[in-house]
Amino acid sequence: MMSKAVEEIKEPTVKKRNPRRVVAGLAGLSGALFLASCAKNAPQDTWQPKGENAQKIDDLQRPVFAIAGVVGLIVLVAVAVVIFRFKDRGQPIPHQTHGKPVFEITMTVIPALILAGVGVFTARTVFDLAKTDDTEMIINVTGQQWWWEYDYPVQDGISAPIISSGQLVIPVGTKVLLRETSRDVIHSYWIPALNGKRDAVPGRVHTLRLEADEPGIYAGQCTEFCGLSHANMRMEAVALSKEDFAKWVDAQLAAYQSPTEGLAKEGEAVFIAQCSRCHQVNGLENANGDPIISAPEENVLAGAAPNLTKFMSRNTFAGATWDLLNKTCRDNVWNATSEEFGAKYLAGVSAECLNVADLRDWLRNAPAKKPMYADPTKLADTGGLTRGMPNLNLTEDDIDKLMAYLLTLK
Ligand code: HEC
Ligand SMILES: [Cu+2]
Repeated sequence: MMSKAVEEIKEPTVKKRNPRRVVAGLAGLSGALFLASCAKNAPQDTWQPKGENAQKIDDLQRPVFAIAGVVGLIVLVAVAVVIFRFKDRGQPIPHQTHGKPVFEITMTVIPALILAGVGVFTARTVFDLAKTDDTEMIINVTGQQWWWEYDYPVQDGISAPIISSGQLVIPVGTKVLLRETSRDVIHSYWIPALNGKRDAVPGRVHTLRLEADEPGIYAGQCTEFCGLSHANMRMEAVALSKEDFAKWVDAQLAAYQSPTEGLAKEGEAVFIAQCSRCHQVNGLENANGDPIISAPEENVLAGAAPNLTKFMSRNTFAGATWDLLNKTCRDNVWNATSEEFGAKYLAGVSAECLNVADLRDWLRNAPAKKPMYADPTKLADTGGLTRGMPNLNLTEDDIDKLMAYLLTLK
């Protein structure tokens, strides 16, 4: 045994690598990383905090990143020196020694001190971010495959519950408490500009405090792998000035206006027949004047579907993955100054601004747009309940009517 091992040491069969190539590769990699970090229009940049909580995280991560960078550089240089200087050129094995107490203790104490220092500041920030006693508003956030539902319970300034999806609307300068949970698998809520991540776990409520300094839209995405369309589970936080937020609340609670005639009226009938078993539209009534109450729990695996009462007041759909606004109108809202933003957002989606193509595609065949099943023949495994929105095989005629009707929901 012993002699065999020694032989292996003496006759290494390691392939020789060209050191120039290794250096070039490393340089290329760090160059790419550097360029990526300079990207200007990166709405999910973790280095551009736009709220108090995100600022706290940033204040911590910058020094930690710098320290880790210096340590990483030292290690990298040391390894490079060892690789190139002491590489095997057939020289005899050097004299073996062990036990250098001063050196060993120093090399243990220095990292321990660095870690202890970082640890103290990290723990302080973690506890600070977890504080909930100073929050001024509560929003319940529920994740499901593959979209987020927001429900605003009755509280100061909100006289009746509001249910929405995709875009979280909050007032600026307000510490908002998100109470997160999930209806199926574990998801994770993350708006990088406003706060860190928090997992949404079935059967549990996790809290996350959020605050935005300036009006605007802040993009985020689910950051816990949650199945086939995980990549299509996005979200946006929309911050409005306090006055604009009050207007938004009023608009959300405004009574339902049933279309009186035309294509939209026909669309309402199609909606009642095809969609209302899953989607709630508050105020919608049947021919007898009775309220129509959706029953997503009998149709959808997660037990919920987006509330569409004020669908056109948001400007994205299906897990904030597609815009409800066409490119021109979208840019107009996204690039608005803080002063103009509120009015532009509150205008909602008009017929001229509607992103017709994507919404029609969705109604035509939702699972073709957003994958819901790895194997669509396995629907039976879910007891006939659909995961996400099914393909309803609608006619183009019905889609025309539905498009007209959906435009009235704001
Ligand atoms: C079997 C239940 C079911 C039926 C029936 C159904 N949907 Fe859906 N729908 C869903 C689910 C679940 C989602 C969320 C899917 C996602 O975002 O991944 C959804 C999403 C949507 C959205 C995006 C909403 C948002 O806020 O993101 C629209 C619009 C929509 N459906 C319209 C319709 C219309 C119109 C009909 C009738 C023609 C209909 N749906 C029928 C379950 C259903
Ligand atoms: Cu998710």
